[in-house]
Amino acid sequence: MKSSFYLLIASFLLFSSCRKDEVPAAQDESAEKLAGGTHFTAYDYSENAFGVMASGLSSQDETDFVSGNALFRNNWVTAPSSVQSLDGLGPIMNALSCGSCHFKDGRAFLGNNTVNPPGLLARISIPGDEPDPVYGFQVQPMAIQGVQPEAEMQIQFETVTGSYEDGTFYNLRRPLYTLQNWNYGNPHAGLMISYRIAPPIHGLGLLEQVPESLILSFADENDANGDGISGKPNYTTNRHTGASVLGRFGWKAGQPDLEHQSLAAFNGDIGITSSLFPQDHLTDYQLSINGNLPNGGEPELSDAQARKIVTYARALAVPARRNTSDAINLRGSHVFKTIGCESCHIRKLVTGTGGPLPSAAGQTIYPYTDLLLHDMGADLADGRPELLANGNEWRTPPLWGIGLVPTVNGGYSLLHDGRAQTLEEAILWHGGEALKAREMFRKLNAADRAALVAFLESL
Ligand code: HEC
Ligand code: HEC
Ligand SMILES: [Ca+2]
Ligand SMILES: [Ca+2]
Ligand SMILES: [Ca+2]
Repeated sequence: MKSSFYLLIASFLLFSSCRKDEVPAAQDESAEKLAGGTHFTAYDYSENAFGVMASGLSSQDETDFVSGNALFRNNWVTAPSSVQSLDGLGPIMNALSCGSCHFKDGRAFLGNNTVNPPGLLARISIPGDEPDPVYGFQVQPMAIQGVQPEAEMQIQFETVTGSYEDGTFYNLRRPLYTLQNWNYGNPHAGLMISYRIAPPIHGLGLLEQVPESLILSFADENDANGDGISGKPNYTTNRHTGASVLGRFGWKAGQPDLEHQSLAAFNGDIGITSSLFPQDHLTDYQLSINGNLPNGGEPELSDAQARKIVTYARALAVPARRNTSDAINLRGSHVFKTIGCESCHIRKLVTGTGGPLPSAAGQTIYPYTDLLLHDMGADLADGRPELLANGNEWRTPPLWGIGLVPTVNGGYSLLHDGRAQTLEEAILWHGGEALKAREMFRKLNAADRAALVAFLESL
């Protein structure tokens, strides 16, 4: 009796010492294959680092990936056109191709662009998570010939200064946006706007494959354990079944899987309909003004094309880590853990069995995300709810591959709106639930700050 009681205590201690934020360091710090096994691991560290196809695919999936790559890259054209497989653009849109926002399969780069910056889009709604009656759920700043685009987006930047505890000063760049030249009349007076930049898309087939139960095991919506971190799941609707399902993609986890995410992008961003999104992204008012425009088929994207683009989005590999055994990176990995970054950027996950890509199943992966929503404080808030996410909440983005962003993009545009030009800036904008970790970073000495950044650069 007594011994089983001690056994219970012992196993409780054992269990609690393996909490998510206490992943044994030695094991993970050496992880070079962030994507687990060899199938999703890429050794290309060039500007094509995010565009590598995973191995272990069926020959059908390989062929689909190659065609999907072309569908991702090619510009769509106005219907009717002799290129029937690529017509149906718009009539209003944000871009002509997926690849013009997801630069080289990665993220967009904001740079110093001030007017309609490529890769940045404005999601809009009015109170009640309803679409604007005239402009819908998204601003499309482009249109085909003869049709008015919706509006023009402009950014200005303001410098915010601060200092580390050791007295070193830093500058942060705060974006100030305006939407102007509304071509279909004024939007609703209560319009809420969320500016978002195209995130990278490598390794998403693995994140799609993380079991819901594992993600939910990190959730602590009411912060029952009192550590100041309250990961929260978002839920959305599966358009095939009508069922409510866990959201995992998009900056607020508003899309459940790569099919919904990719076909929603075709519909909203490029103006291409599919079986899943059969109507062009126009409000009734815009339809009444623009009349009967020719379309590129019903739907414009065939089911076979849809399958190809989704396979493409699923099968992009993850670059392997570099310089894993350098002392500075080992030090940085330790700092990452001790100052609380891992409360949200969870190092290690295991993908489930089954799923559309057998080589993505059963992998131990190191994406550095919990795929949950967190309140990130007022400075990052967009003030616009999306499904269950409130105006302060964002999904923890994965960090794998982040060190190769400057190679691919020529610089950093981090965070949901691309404002952060360095890794330090991205960390220094953290607030809300991440305030404690941010403050611990601010109080580090210069050597530990450099080690943390070096570690992130090795991912
Ligand atoms: C106008 C720029 C733009 C275009 C064009 C675009 N995207 Fe995106 N993409 C984004 C933005 C912005 C997000 C984040 C959306 C959100 O938070 O709601 C995103 C998110 C994604 C994601 C989810 C990434 C993640 O980690 O959650 C995938 C996958 C994706 N896009 C695929 C595509 C595909 C496929 C196409 C072409 C059909 C495409 N995108 C076209 C801007 C773009
Ligand atoms: C409370 C959860 C939480 C904690 C703790 C946290 N982060 Fe984050 N992190 C996020 C979320 C959510 C975002 C996205 C915020 C946004 O885009 O506005 C993010 C974004 C980032 C980004 C930018 C990623 C990108 O793709 O743009 C980096 C880099 C980053 N975090 C590193 C860190 C480091 C280093 C620490 C520890 C000092 C840390 N984070 C602590 C939740 C957290
Ligand atoms: Ca169309
Ligand atoms: Ca619109
Ligand atoms: Ca908690």
